[in-house]
Amino acid sequence: MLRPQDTATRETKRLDGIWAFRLDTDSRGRADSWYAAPLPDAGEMAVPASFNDVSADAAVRDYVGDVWYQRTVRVPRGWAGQRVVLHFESATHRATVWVDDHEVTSHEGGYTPFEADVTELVTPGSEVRVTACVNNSLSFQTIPPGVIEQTPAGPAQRYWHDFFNYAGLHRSVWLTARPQAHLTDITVVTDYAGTTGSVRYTVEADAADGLEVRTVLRDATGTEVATGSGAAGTLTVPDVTLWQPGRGYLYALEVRLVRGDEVHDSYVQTVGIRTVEVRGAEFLINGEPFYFKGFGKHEDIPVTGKGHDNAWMVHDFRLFGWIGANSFRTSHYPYSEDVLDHCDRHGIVVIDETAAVGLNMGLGGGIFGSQGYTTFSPETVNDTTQQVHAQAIRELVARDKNHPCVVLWSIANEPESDTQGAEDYFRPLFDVAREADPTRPVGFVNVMLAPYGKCRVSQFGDVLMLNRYYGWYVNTGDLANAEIAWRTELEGWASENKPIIITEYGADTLTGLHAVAPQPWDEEYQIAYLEMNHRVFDSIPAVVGEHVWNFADFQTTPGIMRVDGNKKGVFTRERDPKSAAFYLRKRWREDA
Ligand code: BDP
Repeated sequence: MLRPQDTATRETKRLDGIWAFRLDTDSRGRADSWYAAPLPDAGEMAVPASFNDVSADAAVRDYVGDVWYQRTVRVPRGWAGQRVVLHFESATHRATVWVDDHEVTSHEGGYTPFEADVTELVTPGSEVRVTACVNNSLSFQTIPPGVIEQTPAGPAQRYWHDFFNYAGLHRSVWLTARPQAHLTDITVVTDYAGTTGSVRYTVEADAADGLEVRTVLRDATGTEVATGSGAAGTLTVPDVTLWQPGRGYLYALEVRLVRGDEVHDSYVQTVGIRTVEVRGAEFLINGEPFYFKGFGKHEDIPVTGKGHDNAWMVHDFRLFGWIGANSFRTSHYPYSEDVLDHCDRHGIVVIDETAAVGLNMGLGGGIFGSQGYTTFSPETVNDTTQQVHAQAIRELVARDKNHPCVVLWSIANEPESDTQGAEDYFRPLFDVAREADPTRPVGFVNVMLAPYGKCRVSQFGDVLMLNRYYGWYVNTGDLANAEIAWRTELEGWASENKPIIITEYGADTLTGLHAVAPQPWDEEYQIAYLEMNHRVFDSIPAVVGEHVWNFADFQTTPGIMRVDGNKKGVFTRERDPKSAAFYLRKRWREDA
């Protein structure tokens, strides 16, 4: 699937703005055909946004079930003769969509795009009604998983990941026009030798009999550097400028479907020429050892929740520049495509993660403790879940494969990984990821409950990604013993001769809380905790990266260990720096 784009042959219309919106508390919407008329008793909702906090109503914030979105749109009159496509960048966690009275598509999974060709249902120049029924409930057969439990007060949604279950239309919705004969997919793989780069491409198209594929690669100044023809080929780039961390140089590959001089379709795919390789315990970008400095992040902002917002995005990455971070992980789900485009342009390195978080019944909301279920069993996380998870991996790779910023796939965060059930569940999923993308390393994020010597899943990964909270959840407040225990465990992992990225380490910190004798929750403790971790990392060469948990404070489910959310941010939720930000800036920036 190609992201909507305006080109010489394609046009787009964004459907962002105000939609009619309502909850479907009695699950009547489908039976009463709410899609077939103006949505009854509707309020208004902003798109893109999570609906939860926008409404200023606890019943909406905590609502579980179907919600309905609806708006009308006039199909541009110039689109006659084109294929008209309705494209959702995401609907969390699933949606069914109607155009007027016709159901056009359904999609499972809250963070990847889907679309429907609605040509036969629309008339250019006229209005149509677009209705989406979005559902946010989680079960053992969804990614991420959850369960709806029967409680004395009624059904209650439970889930085990440590972030609020924001839902809705989080990203742009588009109506687009493309030609009858059109490109459907483009894949690029890049390499270089000496000063010569190469771009291997494959192109897929629909209704393109008798048409030829032509490609033109242009550099950042728009100068043509290579041309090709055929649905697959390799372009050679003399005097290549590589895409590098911190220097996101991009070429533009224009792919055209032509007959003679007639251009039937055209699409522009950005290309960053770079290589990624794991060699022994090194992580190499363009043959050079790369050290990840940065954060685990969240898509999480006041009011808008997980809705994409360009101002907050640009600001977050300006703060990356300020603090000297070069990378982050899309913990714990695929982020907006605008984020990946931004990272391509700015040379920010990304570990790209699926929404497989919370597959661990030894853990709830980041905190150890049995959740009362067996993780892998026919009744809980089972074969069906595994298929949904496999599909989530395929959709992530299909969406993000051409982004040079993505250097590593993370197929899950902190699943149970010390049991036979875990081994059986994950082995095939690593194969799925490698089949979908043979060019990038694959890993998963290991939890402290499966320490060195106990984990049965890390054997499948190219890289070891570890989340550790020595000095926080264990050895709380005792950094001396935390340091000893942490170094001992890490030395064990280092003996496996794989690169180790510390994908999470962090301490909850209430901004403004200070002490001369550092204690958990104060700003001085956060710094002392980070310093301790850094002493450990710096003594172990196999450690090739440090991602502090978290970039910013974020919302979670309520809990006695959470005060208005998780406070492990180096910045507050409003992005004000805590003292640790100044400490990290000194560590990460050579000029600070
Ligand atoms: C880890 C999780 C992360 C949590 C974090 C924490 O990967 O999502 O927010 O711990 O407890 O378990 O802060």
